[in-house]
Amino acid sequence: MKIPRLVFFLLYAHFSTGTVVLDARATEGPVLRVEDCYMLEKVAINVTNSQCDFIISSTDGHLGSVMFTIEGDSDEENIFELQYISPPRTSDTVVPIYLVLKQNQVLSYETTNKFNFNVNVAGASEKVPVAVYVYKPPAWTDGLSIEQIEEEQENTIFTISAAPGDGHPLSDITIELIDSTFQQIEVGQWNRNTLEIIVPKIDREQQSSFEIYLEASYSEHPRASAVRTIGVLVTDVDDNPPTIQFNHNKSVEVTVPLNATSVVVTNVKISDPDLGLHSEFSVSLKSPDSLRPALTVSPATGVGNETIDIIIDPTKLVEDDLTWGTFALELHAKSVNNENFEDSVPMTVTLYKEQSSGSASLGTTSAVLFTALVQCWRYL
Ligand SMILES: [Ca+2]
Ligand SMILES: [Ca+2]
Repeated sequence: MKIPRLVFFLLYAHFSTGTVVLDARATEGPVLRVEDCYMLEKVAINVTNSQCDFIISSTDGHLGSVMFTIEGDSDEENIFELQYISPPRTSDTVVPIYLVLKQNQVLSYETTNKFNFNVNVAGASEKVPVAVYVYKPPAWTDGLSIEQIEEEQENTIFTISAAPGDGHPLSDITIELIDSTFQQIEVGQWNRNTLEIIVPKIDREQQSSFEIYLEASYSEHPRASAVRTIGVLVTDVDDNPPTIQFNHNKSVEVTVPLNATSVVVTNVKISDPDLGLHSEFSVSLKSPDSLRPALTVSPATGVGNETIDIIIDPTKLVEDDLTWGTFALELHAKSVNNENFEDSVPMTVTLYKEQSSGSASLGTTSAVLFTALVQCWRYL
């Protein structure tokens, strides 16, 4: 039943700067003012996230008791309803009211991208037509999910872009850097839906990969957003020499049978933290002529991390030249692919007879021993 519109005049006085202003307005029943509105697909929409905010007014107040019914051809009465954030007070004459989805309802752009229906406001003279457009969140348009950057570069810049999703009339997208597992990452220039990501100089040997978390949203509707994770791989450059490290922190003494052919007197660790070809190295031992044939390293080349044995073969000691005593050596590790990268450490080998009697007739008397004492000057 239609309620007849009540019309009467309200007079009130407004005091301002000493001037009395008289205003006269007609009271009228509830009036719903609406605009075309947009709803994000696949999201439960309630008064806290609805972007469809309308205005209901009545000079009579009592808005809390106004009834709304939705009438449409596509089951809209079971999809939509109007809700206040909180019940209006009896004296309220103008309050916002939100178009929301009923419980368990979500919209799909592919199913229906536009609704047209009427809202019938009890006490109002006319039905109010409403159009609801369904839209998708922003969509990422370019940039790979995995980026590669080279280590030791001053600043590497790549760009990430997003575009409005289907159905959305706005073109302004904001892309934000939410987080990154490489904290020094920076945001560069913002240029119309495209964001520059700046990666400062990074040492691959400290951090070989990281992730960047981004969010794209409509500038005016920040809740309609798309998130994205980008993995960044740091590619290697040959920026480290091989380094030699002894496995022990004092001199090593080994007793060697004179007829033995291969005795490990010590070993060292040689490591190059770069990748693949960038970590290949060769190892050599500089020693006096009398020791050179007898002292070798094995293996003589390595990749990455290797344990290198220093081996003595007494049968190759030159008998005539053999002098018991201390000999200075130098162990070298040289990068195979970068001649500027080399490490070396000084060492000494002291050879002395284990048995004070008897001769060290080399290579013939298995009972005769000697001792090799190896010292180096780089400890753990
Ligand atoms: Ca290297
Ligand atoms: Ca490197």
